[in-house]
Amino acid sequence: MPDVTRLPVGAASGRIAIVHLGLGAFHRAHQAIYLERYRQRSGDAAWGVSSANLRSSVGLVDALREAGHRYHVVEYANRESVTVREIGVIEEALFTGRDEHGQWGRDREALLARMASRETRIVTLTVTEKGYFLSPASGELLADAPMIAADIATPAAPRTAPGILVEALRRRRDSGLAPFTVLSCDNMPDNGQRTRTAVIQLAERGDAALAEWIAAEVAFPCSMVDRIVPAMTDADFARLSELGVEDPNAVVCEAFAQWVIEDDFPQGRPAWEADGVEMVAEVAPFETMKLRMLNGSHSLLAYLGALDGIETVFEAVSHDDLKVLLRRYMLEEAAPTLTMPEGTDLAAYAEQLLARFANDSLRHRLQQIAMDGSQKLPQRWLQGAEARLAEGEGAPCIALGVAAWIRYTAGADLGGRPLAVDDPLAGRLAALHARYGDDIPALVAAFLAVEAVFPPALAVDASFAEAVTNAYTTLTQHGLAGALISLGRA
Ligand code: NAI
Ligand code: CS2
Repeated sequence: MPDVTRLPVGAASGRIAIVHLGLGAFHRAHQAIYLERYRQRSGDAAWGVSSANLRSSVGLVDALREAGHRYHVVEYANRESVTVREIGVIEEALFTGRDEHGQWGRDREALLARMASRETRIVTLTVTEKGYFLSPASGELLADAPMIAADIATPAAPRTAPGILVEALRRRRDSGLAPFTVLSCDNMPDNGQRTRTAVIQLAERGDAALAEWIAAEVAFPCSMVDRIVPAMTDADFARLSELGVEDPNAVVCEAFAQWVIEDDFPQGRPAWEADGVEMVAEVAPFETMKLRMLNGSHSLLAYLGALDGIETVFEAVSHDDLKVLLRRYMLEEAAPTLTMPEGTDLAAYAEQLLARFANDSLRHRLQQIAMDGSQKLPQRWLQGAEARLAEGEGAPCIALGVAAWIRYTAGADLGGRPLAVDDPLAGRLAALHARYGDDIPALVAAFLAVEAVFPPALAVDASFAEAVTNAYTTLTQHGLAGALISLGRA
């Protein structure tokens, strides 16, 4: 039986000043933890959260309501050391997605009213990279996406995160209220500015004056967020039962957490620095370091491991040759592209990441990380590869990763077992396999030509295309072991 520390919930309830879009596992195990710590330490009950799920099942929202919006976060430092926290800072749960009858927006008006109320001062988001409806390569709004087109047509009944933000800000402007601060907590580079782009470019489609007001008045600070929070599995719930935690809304995560935020909150914020939040003038170096070193390594494990029939991060990083690959990728291809504050030890950071990945008390499925690759790879690998090539350097680890991602999108592993390709571009990528599947150079060229994912500089770089083609060929002919041996010679 592990050593269990139990931390009860703090104040019974408080006032709502934060609205969250994207009620999911990460929000419950990261932002909510910091706010619970703040509330318990300071006694200030003013920064409660109304949390909304815009898309996925209404089940979590209704289950949270039934539990009085309380749930548990179970932090595993390792198998022997566990902290069980009860969280009470979420005061309201709302659902605006499509219900089982195909109806959208059950609680949309409640959400918009909450966002338009004077008490709301911050809106945070974890809606996944695809929830912003931005081109992963260009960062521009995907105005032709059906959901965005619908929000342009009916702005008062929005379904997307950008649409909800625009409508709520319109209502605040029209009632003479100052706006709220918009804080993205998604894994995107420059996430605050990308959120700003989505909101302003959407507003411009219907109300230029509103777009100008947003551009002039609304703060969109960037933040770097970090905590490994795997999607719950039945095995996780069974494990929690053994700890006496019977909670359908519980989440499991590692002990490590980090939140680095640009300090730009005109309407105020919690004084959460004492609870571990790092307030800085500029987040970009921390964001880029984490996205390329942690998330870039995660995606290498996800595609290479899944192709070899491996299921979890822990199992993948237990393969010495994959651990060697990660070290090489982090130190030879990611670290040289980073500009960090004086004294930052990237080699030590790399070892810390490998230790976190090796946490055998988490079942972090590679399939979850492999999801939405078209939305993730630009910031995790491709921008770094572009920087390396611009310096006249190679990026063989990234080329192998791209080859593995291309092969993954075929929908089967190297043994022919089916793989779930959960990606906004899944249909388009499957069509490329159907058309070019046996002609590897043509298949790779077709993937590199997908402008929504690959920057033009990579698409036209013959050496990169050749490296990806060779890696793809070796993967399919000699498997993961062969590809890693071949890489070792590169
Ligand atoms: P989750 O699956 O538990 O929750 C995802 C949330 O996003 C749900 O509320 C879902 O309804 C919403 N969503 C999905 N597609 C959407 C769309 N098109 N429009 C609006 N909402 C949409 O996933 P989780 O673990 O909460 O992760 C969410 C995001 O948090 C990630 O994509 C990432 O950006 C960030 N994050 C996650 C970490 C983790 O380890 N889970 C760690 C660091 C960041
Ligand atoms: C993971 C991230 O699912 C994924 O893509 O790489 O959610 C990862 O767990 C977090 O960024 C860690 O902070």
